[in-house]
Amino acid sequence: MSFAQSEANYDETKVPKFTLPDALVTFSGNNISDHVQWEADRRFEIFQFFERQVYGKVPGRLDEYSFKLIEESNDAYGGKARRKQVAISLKKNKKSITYNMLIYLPKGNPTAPVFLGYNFYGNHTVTSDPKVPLTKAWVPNNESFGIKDNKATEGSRGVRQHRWAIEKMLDNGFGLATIYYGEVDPDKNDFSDGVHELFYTEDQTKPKTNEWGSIAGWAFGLSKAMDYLENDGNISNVVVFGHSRLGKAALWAGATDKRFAGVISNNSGCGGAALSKRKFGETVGKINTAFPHWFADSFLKYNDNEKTLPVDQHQLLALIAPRPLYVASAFDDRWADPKGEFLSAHYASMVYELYEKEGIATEQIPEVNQPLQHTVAYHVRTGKHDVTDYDWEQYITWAKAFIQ
Ligand code: GTR
Repeated sequence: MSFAQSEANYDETKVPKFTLPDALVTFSGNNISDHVQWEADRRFEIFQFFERQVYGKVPGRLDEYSFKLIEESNDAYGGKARRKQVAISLKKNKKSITYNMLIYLPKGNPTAPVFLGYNFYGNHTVTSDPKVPLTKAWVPNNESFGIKDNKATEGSRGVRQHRWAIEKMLDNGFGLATIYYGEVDPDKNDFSDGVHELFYTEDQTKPKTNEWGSIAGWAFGLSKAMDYLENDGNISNVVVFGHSRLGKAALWAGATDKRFAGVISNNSGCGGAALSKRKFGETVGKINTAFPHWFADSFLKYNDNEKTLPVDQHQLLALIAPRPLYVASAFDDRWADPKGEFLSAHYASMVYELYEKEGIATEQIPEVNQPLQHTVAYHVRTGKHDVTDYDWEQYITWAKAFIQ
């Protein structure tokens, strides 16, 4: 546990008293009573706030982007799956970046829904499949994976398989599309590389105050991947998934891009699903200090000043309505504030109700390992900050019921 984690507040009685901004009352005080009004008068102002004051705006459009099928096989996972590896290139101002998407599809049906999610250490870490090349991008050093000098090694092949229940997905008719997030924007506090750099005007070295941080950069990368996936004749629907910082990116991707048929936030915590105003575990000040590059600089003014935030994260979740949304926590992951994640799903549900979609009606967090699954779903499982088979089993059951 880091110093910031050990000295955080984990005492429910010390959660400050706060008033949660109402998803159904506009900034100027008007009540919203149906989904037409929500979309016309409220959704956009909330969206704009998150876009300018939290994650930051994408500063323009690409000049060009393209996809290249690099490799394909009909014989992955012992013949159960087909594999595709697609290089996605983004171009702007005569500069470009390329990132790789690994796709496995079940062979039973001509089309299948897929989960799209970033991985933390390279596509080769999610599977032992030798046909997946090592990432050439910067990776964080990790002694237990044998990664030093920020370069992926053979030794890290398959080290994250336990976080991706690929065979379970395939056996249940789902595919997986995954990308190493560091190929879109390396996760370090410097903006000299990755997707941001493409958009700089001469002499610019970092995004402007209300422009995108890394989370918005990663979300943008997911949207561009969606441009490929929606045109792949073997894919019916895409549910965007992410764990932790990548869960924050998945939520923002779901909010910014309505083509995602559903969104899964796995232990996304502060700046993801958790309510900021509770200041339980990780706080806005702590996250902006440890990871100054994740959010727009305009978000810094809420460091230790959450009470002045005119929004909270349940409104980020509400931006995804009426599409299916799954928020999941882990009991021992107090840094991510399971209760704050639960309440956020509960308070977002009033927007789902405008569309006559069932959300999380109860204010009482369920017992561990007792999922509540409606269009909005929630579970808190036993264990720590991680993605487990248990999590995937719930996501698969829920996606079968709610993703068309
Ligand atoms: C932590 C960070 C969390 C979460 C986590 C992760 O250090 O404080 O917000 O994003 O990293 O991504 O695993």
